[in-house]
Amino acid sequence: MKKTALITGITGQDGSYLAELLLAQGYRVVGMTRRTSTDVHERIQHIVDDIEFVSGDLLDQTSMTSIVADVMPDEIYNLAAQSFVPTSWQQPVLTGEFTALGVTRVLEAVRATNPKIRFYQASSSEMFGKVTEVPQRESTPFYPRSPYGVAKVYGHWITVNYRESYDMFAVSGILFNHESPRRGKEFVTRKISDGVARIKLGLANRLALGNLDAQRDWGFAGDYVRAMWLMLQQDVPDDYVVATGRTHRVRDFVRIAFEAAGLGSFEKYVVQDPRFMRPAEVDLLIGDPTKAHEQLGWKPDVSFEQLVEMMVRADIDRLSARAGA
Ligand code: NAP
Ligand code: F7E
Repeated sequence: MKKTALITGITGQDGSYLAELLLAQGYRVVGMTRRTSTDVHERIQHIVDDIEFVSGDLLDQTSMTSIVADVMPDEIYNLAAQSFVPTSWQQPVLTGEFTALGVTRVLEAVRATNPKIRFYQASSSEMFGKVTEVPQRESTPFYPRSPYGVAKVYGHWITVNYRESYDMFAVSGILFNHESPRRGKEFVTRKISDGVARIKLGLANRLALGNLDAQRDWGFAGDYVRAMWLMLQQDVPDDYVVATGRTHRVRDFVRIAFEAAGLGSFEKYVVQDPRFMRPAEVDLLIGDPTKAHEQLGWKPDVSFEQLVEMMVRADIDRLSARAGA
């Protein structure tokens, strides 16, 4: 029997890779999108005819409940969120509505409709924030450093709570940063790959960044959506850290990106701009993915260096094609 998956946040980076993966596995894929006046299907344009779309919003309980009742999914992947950390200081209440309470709305829709539906919550390494242990694993205490991180801690615990209160198959994937050529351009990796491509093609001559010393455990989004799917195929619901187990500074990403484009040393192009500093920073993240390796059989395929090169190459190709068009 063909399984049905409902994805919230299907127009985002992870939604696009997850939809590809599930379609390749023969799923009926239903994507929830919110009403917009412009087209937001850029990342899923190539598979748009294979997906069914339903209109809803994490802010709206009525739409969530009727979507779950109409679609009758076997699995729900709750990827929708306000996911950009700096915006969470500018819009802390809205971030809480989407990223925290939005999770409860989806869980309530499941509980009221069919508690047998398997539910995945997109939790984040930002929950570890000012880390209390290195590397971070499933048992590491949370110490979030932004309204986004605080909202994700709520989303994590409400998922655990519904699992324990209602015996639901609800799991939380604690994913460390994962990137790709489809990453939003405001996130640092894509900002760098796009900026490097612009400098390479003579469209810009400098790149303004914030804290170059922050350390992140960066992986490839295409690898990470596999872990989401594996979590929902287990016999017992559980939470997992998904990470590479390696960390790099922002300046390492910058250096490799400039080298990949054949631009040499980055120092003459990169300027530090206080506008991109944060009120409270997460200085160091490095995950321990042992549990995901051992219990899910999950391992990432793409290395850090391959990821940087892939992103730089994709942005150079994209901007060159646009210039030639
Ligand atoms: P993304 O590219 O920012 O995508 C976010 C998605 O959420 C978009 O499809 C967006 O729709 C949708 N959305 C936002 N608010 C909504 C609302 N009120 N109702 C319905 N949909 C809404 O994020 P991503 O990188 O794919 O990440 C996916 C999830 O994983 C997010 O929950 C994020 O917080 C979490 N996460 C990401 C990472 C990472 O490194 N990428 C790591 C850990 C956790 P529009 O297109 O309409 O804006
Ligand atoms: O920042 C530093 C910045 O915005 C990474 C989201 O997907 O991953 C993401 O959150 C680091 C930070 O991602 C700039 O200070 C320096 O230390 O790419 P980012 P993030 O905040 O780690 C987690 C796991 C999520 O869950 C989130 O949804 O880079 N940095 N200069 C900069 N960051 C940005 N954005 N722009 C700069 O110019």
